[in-house]
Amino acid sequence: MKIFHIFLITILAFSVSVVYAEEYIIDIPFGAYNPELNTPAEVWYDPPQIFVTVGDKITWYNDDRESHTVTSGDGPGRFGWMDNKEFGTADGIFDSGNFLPGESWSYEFKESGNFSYFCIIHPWMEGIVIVEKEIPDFPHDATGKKLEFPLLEYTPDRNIEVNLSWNPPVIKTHEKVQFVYQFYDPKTNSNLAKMKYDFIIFQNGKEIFRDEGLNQIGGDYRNFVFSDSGSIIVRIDGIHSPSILAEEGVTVFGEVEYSSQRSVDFTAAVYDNPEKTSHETYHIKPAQRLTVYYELMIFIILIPAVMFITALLWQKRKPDVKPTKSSAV
Ligand SMILES: [Cu+2]
Repeated sequence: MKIFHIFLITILAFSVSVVYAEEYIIDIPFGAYNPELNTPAEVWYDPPQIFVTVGDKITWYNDDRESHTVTSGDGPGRFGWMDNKEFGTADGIFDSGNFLPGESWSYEFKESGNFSYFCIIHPWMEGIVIVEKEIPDFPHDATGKKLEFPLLEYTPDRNIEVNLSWNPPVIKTHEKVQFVYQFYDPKTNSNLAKMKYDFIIFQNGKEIFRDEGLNQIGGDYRNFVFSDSGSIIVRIDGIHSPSILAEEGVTVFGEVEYSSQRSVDFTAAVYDNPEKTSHETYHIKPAQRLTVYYELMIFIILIPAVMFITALLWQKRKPDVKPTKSSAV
């Protein structure tokens, strides 16, 4: 029994200490060939920005109708291409070469750094892979700069100071994060209560959370669980206090008009949680892999429709023939 226990503990300790490299999937959605950006995900590489750690592998899937490349270097961007017909500059770190619709290409990141990439055929397609040595144990902003809590920001009119911190300090997917914030009057350094505001989170350029708030003395908080990694912006927007603004005399028809300029932004990064996801591949936008090309839809609908109509006409014709035959007999 004792030996069995030691054996079990050893196995457990070993399995905990083994860290698997992760594999991530970036989808090239249907419509990526079009510079007008009409993909369902509204990006050309989905997600366009990804945080991984050294040793992780990324597989790009081509779910589009045309060939694409994943070429490291600086792409010209959508407007660089549309306005000036610029092509990007490859830096030679990695290059998939052309891969066809339905095909994929993988690359393992063995060094840390920021790797931007683009498509040689469609230079407006751009993405970036941010490779960290490991998930850091300190909070940092979207550019990687270390943060000290609480973070302080003033509204552009300098009338309100907002302080923000979050817990746990390193944000990972599938794990609850609590954002705690307070409002201060910078002139008196006193805590401001009963402030109205919108709490908004943007990730990879998209708004993913919005909630109205009214804070009490001591501040307020919001909980959020991220499902995707990538940089985020936490915006506390339209901060206003009916009482302060009433003193300033901006009451209009009994309603308090407030400045939507009273907004503060904080940035941060969200990491893929190695404990909450299997080391098998996970699809970030699985539904898109079911995209059916409309050419195929024409065949699926048109051919059976033509066959059905032909069959109908044939059936209709037949009874006309039979009575004449039987009357002749
Ligand atoms: Cu392309």
